[in-house]
Amino acid sequence: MSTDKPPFGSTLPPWPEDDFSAYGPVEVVPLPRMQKLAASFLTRNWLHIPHVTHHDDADITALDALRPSLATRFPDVKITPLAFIVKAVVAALQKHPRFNASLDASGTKLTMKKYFNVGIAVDTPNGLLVGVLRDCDRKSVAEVAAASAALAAKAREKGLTLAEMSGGSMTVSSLGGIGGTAFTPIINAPEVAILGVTKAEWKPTRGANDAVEWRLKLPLSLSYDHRVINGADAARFLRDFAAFLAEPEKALG
Ligand code: CAO
Repeated sequence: MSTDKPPFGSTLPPWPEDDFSAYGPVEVVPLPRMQKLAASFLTRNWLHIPHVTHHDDADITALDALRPSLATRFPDVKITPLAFIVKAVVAALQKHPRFNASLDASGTKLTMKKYFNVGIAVDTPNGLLVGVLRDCDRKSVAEVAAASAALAAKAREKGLTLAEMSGGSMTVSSLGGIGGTAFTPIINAPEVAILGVTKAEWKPTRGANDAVEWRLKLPLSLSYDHRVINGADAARFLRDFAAFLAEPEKALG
């Protein structure tokens, strides 16, 4: 058998350049600098990490019932579900330390992190930025809410420094304020997992004596690096995450 051929899949055909003006009017627009930079990291991560996305949902009926009282209890800060989601990520990371790790470039050594820094994907006019909220295990829900609002505002107004985007344990990408039922987020290397969240919806469920009970369900999409995490680990991680989120009073301490 000949050995001079590259292995199947190791070479790609060239990008299909086309003269689109042959089909109708067009305009060519250069990508902004930040988007080009993000694109190069996203492409690297997508090509190098064997991604699997696990889907589940969390019952946030209790969290929704609690929200009106939060405005009275914490008048200085707007608390969206994101702050509880960050605290639930911390609780799940504490129970599943393999998600709070980074694989080295050789793919042979894991660094286990003992800190709990949660990245937040922020949609800005110049593109996507991920800022990192530090020491979320030592922050209250209200402190997480204030810090994430400040981070998102800074990302949108001035951008973030490299330091503000580094050192994450795991990232949360929330499209919940916009919509969607599920997606496949791309892992923010060198992290090994990213949690995508979409819009909570009221769903009918089977209650006692077959009665229909309406519950508010938050869709979850957890992408993980299959070199480090297995499907059963991901399923357990999201079950524990959902259990924590179902009891929001615990997060408030
Ligand atoms: N389900 C239903 N409603 C939700 C929700 C959810 N999962 N998450 C947030 N909401 C509601 C909020 O409660 C708020 O409602 P009110 O204004 O009525 O109180 C509204 O949606 C707007 O929330 P928000 O988006 O301003 O704030 P947030 O704290 O939820 O999110 C941030 C902050 C920075 C994460 C978000 O603004 C953002 O930029 N998201 C986009 C991230 C992104 O682009 N990810 C894709 C990257 S590709 O991997």
